[in-house]
Amino acid sequence: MRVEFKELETVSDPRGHLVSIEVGRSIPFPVRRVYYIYGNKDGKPRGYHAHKRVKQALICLNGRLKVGVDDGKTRTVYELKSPRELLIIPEMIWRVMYGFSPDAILLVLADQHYDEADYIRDYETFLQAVREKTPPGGAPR
Ligand code: T46
Repeated sequence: MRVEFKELETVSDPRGHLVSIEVGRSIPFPVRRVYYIYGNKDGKPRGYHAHKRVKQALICLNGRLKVGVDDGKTRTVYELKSPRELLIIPEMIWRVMYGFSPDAILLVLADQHYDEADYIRDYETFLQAVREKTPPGGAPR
């Protein structure tokens, strides 16, 4: 599974918009945990970690923010600025969320319950773990 940024199907009519997220269709993993982040008034960055196993899907329900993702080789920045956008982050991706607008609400759907032992919060440890999974001259298995 790779980082994936996609537009969610939206049903619009004069009453507004409806976005439906279906496990197995829009999200390629079961959802066991839902949390949301809001009230980032001073734009302080969050994240700075990777997950050993947890996969997540991020949706900015209101406002906007940026998400930098890093697989140990390549860094990419996505701007989440619409509740129609979905960012899927698989395991072993370093992420940083920043540039929060004061009204940003970030919804996160995760495939596992919260477990601090799943976090890699040190970047050098993350790079080392990526190297251990990468065969010489090849992509991570
Ligand atoms: C991620 C990004 C997108 C809990 O008690 N339960 C939870 O489900 C979560 C996610 C966190 N916590 C506690 C752990 C910390 O004491 O809440 C506190 C703040 O967590 P953290 O500093 O990890 O938050 P962020 O915004 O840096 O990262 C979060 C998620 O932790 C992480 O999995 O990918 O959002």
